[in-house]
Amino acid sequence: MAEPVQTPQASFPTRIFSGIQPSGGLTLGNYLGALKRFVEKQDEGIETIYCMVDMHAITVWQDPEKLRQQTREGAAAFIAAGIDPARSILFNQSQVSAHVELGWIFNCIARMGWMSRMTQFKDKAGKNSENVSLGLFAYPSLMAADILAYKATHVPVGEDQKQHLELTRDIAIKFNNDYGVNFFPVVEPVIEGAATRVMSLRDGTKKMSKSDPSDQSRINLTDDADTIAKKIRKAKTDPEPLPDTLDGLKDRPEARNLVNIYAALAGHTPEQVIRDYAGAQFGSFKPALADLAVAKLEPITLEMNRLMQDPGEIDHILGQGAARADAIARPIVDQVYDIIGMIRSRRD
Ligand code: AQP
Repeated sequence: MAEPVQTPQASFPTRIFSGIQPSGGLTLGNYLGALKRFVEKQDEGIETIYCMVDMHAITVWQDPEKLRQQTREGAAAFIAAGIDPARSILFNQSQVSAHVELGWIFNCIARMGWMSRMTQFKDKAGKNSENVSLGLFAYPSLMAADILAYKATHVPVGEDQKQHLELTRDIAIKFNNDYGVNFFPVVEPVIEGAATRVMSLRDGTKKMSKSDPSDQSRINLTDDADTIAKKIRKAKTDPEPLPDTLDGLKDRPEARNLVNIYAALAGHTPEQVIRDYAGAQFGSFKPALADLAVAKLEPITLEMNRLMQDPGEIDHILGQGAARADAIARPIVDQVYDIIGMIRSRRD
């Protein structure tokens, strides 16, 4: 095996990659933890590549027609939230085969011990780990491939993806060391903002998730104003009023969650929200939060609905994005084949 090499990060230009699974309708958690941040990065003028990761979605069985619908709906959400397909590359993963090709190579780089420590796999597999798909176990090495097929340097994600990004870093370092190259960047997670982990509305210790069996646990980007207001009104809280410092929310996960959501939607810090609502009962805070959520989400929902009237146009945008993504990823993956010693003699 070749000598370890140091990867000088300065040699990799800044490039952002991130993705969302079309494994259900997108939630407020996906919006605040990911989508909203994707738009901010695009608007900072950084090169941004965003993906509906449909190959990840099938690690859990998906109804084919629903999967197509959810992929289009996700893409519509990206555009409605402010992703401009001319400025960002927007596509679905399965249209760019470089992802799965590099994913297999990374399956041969990642170690079983590393993969076995992934808490998301443990959470999702639960007591059923003998019966879940092999793909669910290998999910994080495909995620590393998604990112490194573009030599992306920065990945905006919610807090729950931090461990997968650490694994991506380990895979990049091991690949570089094993082959004595300085080929892959060691990515930086970008986990910022007041709502890096939006929690379930029914249980403040559990992440808000699109695949949670309870629809009451989450706000969907397709929910109308009434539904949003009702879900917030019914959100689990405690009988105490809001405290006057953030410290006072330490053992109150549901209250803390609503404060974080308010802060992220308003573009404030949680400290500012606590200053404004110190001593308020949930009877007044919840309606204020509901009004804010509706004001921020309704325009996105309406635009999503409009875009969904023309699924052919969404497919066209995804196809164009895939061609642009492929033009970046193909030469990178071809170089990987050379590095690892695969003969590449086919000429079509
Ligand atoms: N609750 C959340 N708070 C903040 N960020 C979140 N993200 C997801 N849930 C929250 C972020 O959204 C991006 C896309 O996530 P994903 O769809 O690829 O997978 P996930 O993290 O597993 O999301 P879900 O909703 O929980 O999906 P299912 O239920 O299918 O597993 C990521 O950046 C994630 O951090």
